[in-house]
Amino acid sequence: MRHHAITTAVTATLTAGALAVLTAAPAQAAEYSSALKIRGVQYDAPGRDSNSCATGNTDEEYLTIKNYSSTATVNLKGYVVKDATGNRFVFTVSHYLQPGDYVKLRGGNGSDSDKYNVVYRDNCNFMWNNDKDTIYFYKPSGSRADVHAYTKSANDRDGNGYIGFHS
Ligand SMILES: [Ca+2]
Ligand SMILES: [Ca+2]
Repeated sequence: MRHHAITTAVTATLTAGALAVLTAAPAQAAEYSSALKIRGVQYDAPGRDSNSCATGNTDEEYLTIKNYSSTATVNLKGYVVKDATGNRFVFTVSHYLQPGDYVKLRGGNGSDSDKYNVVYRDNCNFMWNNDKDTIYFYKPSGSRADVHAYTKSANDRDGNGYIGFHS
């Protein structure tokens, strides 16, 4: 009993944010059956934003997609990402995510690399708004794999431009 009481006290010291994540995760998992989910988004690229392909920082804006399956390898080819206003990106090339593997979908231009876990949108405009947006993620079949709406004020408590959705 004494040990149980100590455990309860430690649990109570967890931040409200951590508890919110713990309680929110099962609801998400129940909503969509998908190995691939949105781990998080750097919706506000660090520093002053510029969409110049040559000198801008669009490549510092990224979405992280992770394979949460413990057994299945998934090909990203055919998966679609879309924002609230209808901007979209389609993964047109095969890129395999092993269990636990992830990819960062970055703005701007660069060399896609399985080894370095990166795919570029080949577009120097920013996709994820700095104030608020919605991230839609679709399977090749068209069914929804994941979706997350965010606002800077409600979801980015430390204000670093990054929001995590799934751990
Ligand atoms: Ca910025
Ligand atoms: Ca947007």
